[in-house]
Amino acid sequence: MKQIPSPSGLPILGNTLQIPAHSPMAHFTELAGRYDEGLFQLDLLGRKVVFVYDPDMVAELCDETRFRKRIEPPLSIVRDFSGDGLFTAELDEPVWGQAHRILMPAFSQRSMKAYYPQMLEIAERLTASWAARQGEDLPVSDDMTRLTLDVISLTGFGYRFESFRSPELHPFLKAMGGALTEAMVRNQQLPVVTKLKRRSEETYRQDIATMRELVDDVIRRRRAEPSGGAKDLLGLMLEASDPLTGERLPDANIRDQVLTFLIAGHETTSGLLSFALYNLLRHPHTLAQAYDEVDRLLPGDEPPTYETIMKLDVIPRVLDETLRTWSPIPAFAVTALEDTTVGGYPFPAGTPAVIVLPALHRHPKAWERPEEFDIDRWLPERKQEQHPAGYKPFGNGERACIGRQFALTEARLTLAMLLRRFALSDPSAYRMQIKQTLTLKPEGFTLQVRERRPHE
Ligand code: MNH
Repeated sequence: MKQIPSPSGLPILGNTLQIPAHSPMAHFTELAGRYDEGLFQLDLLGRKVVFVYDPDMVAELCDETRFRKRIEPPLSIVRDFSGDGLFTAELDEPVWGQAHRILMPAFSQRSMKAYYPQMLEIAERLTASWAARQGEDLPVSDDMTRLTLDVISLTGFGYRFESFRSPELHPFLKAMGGALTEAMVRNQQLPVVTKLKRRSEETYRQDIATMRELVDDVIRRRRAEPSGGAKDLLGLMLEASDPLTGERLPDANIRDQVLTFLIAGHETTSGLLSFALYNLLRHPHTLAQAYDEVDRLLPGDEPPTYETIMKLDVIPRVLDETLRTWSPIPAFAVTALEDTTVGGYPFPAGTPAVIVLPALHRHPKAWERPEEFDIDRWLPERKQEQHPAGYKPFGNGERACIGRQFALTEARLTLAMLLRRFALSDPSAYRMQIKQTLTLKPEGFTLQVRERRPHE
């Protein structure tokens, strides 16, 4: 049988020490460029992990009768704080199915429409904040984080961070960034080193405690002031029962879910919006098309309706192409259920396989001129020709992202509001510098705005 290519490593430690602690994804992507076979294997402290980016092989990995998501490192580390919330629960834990069934209605098209006025309110905070800072260097990732954090907390839990009122980011975010980074670092750190780093352990525990305090405050406020059957995430979790088992979610699980949604519900969408603005500034022709679109569909100063946002065409294609070129979650993993082969390579039962999105999303088998930012790939007629497994920014199958429509609705609205009002420019000619805290964001990216037309 064929042998999976693999860089040589040390005895016992394997390839562990070759992985840079703060940019593991850049390293995996670079290795992907070195192995044309479409996959490679690393030995991480005796665990053999296969990294896959050939789209035909990814198609096999997406067959849920043969491969499933299992909570392996780094997700098993993230579990330190997200517990058995949806993201980090095992599929066969009963609480995953219960929470999934209880929360699905909160992600229907109807729910998106119900959240829309609140999304709009926060998007207006962002545009007001930028209007007051014309000609200044605006910290893009920070402001996108303010927006997405305020949107998920308001729509999901009726909780207001009021992030645009403060020049400092909320302490929750520092704690979250610290905990996510620590989970990423621990993923390729010898357990004995983790034990020796007492300061890191202390900071990690403190960060987790900070996040939990906020979660408890969110839940306490709702309990003190019941919303009368509010159908937001928290309302459903506190009041609804699982249609299948009739059971309610245990309190401890509700805490885990609130923290999971506070993180998963904003961190990635913030990255998406930041990368989208970057891509627009780098592609003036596309930016011009986007201006045209908002001028056509959103004339005047009236707040856009949900229906109008759903009619956008250029902006959603900018988002699709941004998720191809810079996927905020750069990888997800599945595990072989039984001994099998993928592309003729052996995959013994229990083998974890990491799907490397930056390499998959640029694989020549799936994409023509993969390095080119081209939103016309997403025109309906060309979309049909796409490789069925060449694009997986939201994961796969039953464990795919529950918040996809939420993120895309919020991102469409935000870009439309920004482009309608502001001319964007990038006088500092930012050069992409990725920061990984498990997820990816452009670090230090700033832009400037001025109003496109006189505004009251
Ligand atoms: Mn989201 C799972 C990407 C926005 C809540 N999300 C996933 C997975 C990917 C992903 C990839 C699968 C991970 C895995 O297989 O281990 N998510 C994204 C991206 C965006 C995003 C790229 C924005 C852009 N996610 C959101 C938003 C929410 C959300 C917004 C909530 C409002 N995501 C989740 C949850 C899961 C998930 C919850 C876990 C679902 C499950 O396993 O049941």
